[in-house]
Amino acid sequence: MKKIMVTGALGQIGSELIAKLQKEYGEENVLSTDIRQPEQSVTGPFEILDVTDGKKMHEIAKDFGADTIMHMAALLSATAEKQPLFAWNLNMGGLVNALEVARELNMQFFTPSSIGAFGPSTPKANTPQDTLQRPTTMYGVNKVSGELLCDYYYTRFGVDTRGVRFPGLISYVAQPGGGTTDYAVDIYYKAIEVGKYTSFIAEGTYMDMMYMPDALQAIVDLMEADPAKLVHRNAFNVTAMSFEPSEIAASIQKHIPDFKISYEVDPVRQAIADSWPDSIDPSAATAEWGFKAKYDLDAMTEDMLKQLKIKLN
Ligand code: AKB
Repeated sequence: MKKIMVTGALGQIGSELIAKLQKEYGEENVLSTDIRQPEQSVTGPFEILDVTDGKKMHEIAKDFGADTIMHMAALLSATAEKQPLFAWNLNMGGLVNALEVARELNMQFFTPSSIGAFGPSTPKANTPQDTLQRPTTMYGVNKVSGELLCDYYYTRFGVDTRGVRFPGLISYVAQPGGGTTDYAVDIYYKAIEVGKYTSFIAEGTYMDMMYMPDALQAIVDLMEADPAKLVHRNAFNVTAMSFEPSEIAASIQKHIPDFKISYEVDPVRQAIADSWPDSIDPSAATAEWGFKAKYDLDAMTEDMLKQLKIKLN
């Protein structure tokens, strides 16, 4: 049975990943860590950890007897653009500490990359697994550097590093903070709360997205995959759908016919979105470890609206 330590456990992915891992591997085998105290009590073991403190990270991992580290703590794209130096220090400092701990304690390693690892010169449609990566955002620079660093730890030290390039992740459990794709989560909340939404991303801007249950399954499947089959490691393109704001609005209107969308574009997040692909090609992930998403846009909308109605009422 794996013993897994997760950083950034109270974040958008972390908070749901913990529950998924506890279900797969047992509550006592999953250690949550985060820089802040949880607002509500968390199930399973929890430790406060600032990921820029490599010594403490090592101690916590060793005391727990972890054989796997899932490093989720990071600033997202829009926040990183506001504080680029802080983002570099946190995103890269945290990552190299986690890789060092994995090397020292011989642990399996996962960290997410992102569609943000691509840039304006990357082919925009059906972006291949191996292609030009010259991102123009600090977040993207962190993600490409991170992919290379993870590959380096694999080839140089034999650390079993694995990763995916996540698209925008949509969930009704924890809200994202400071991302460019966040509009596709906000829109569902506003649809239930007020029946209308003002999008900070312009009509016609396509980005890849995935529903959280598919993202969590992808992490588990990749970590369980036979290493002999992995040609790529850091990081696999994964996606479930690509849409632009009026298409998600149309999907919501199938359930809430009076729902209205309007636009007030935020130039910073729009520029980030414009630099990212319209759609990426996940065929390497499918071929090498069987990746397949279950939810398309309409299936996701149906579940999001159903779950949010329960949550918000
Ligand atoms: C963001 O918008 O920053 C993230 C991402 C696509 O990496 N959701």
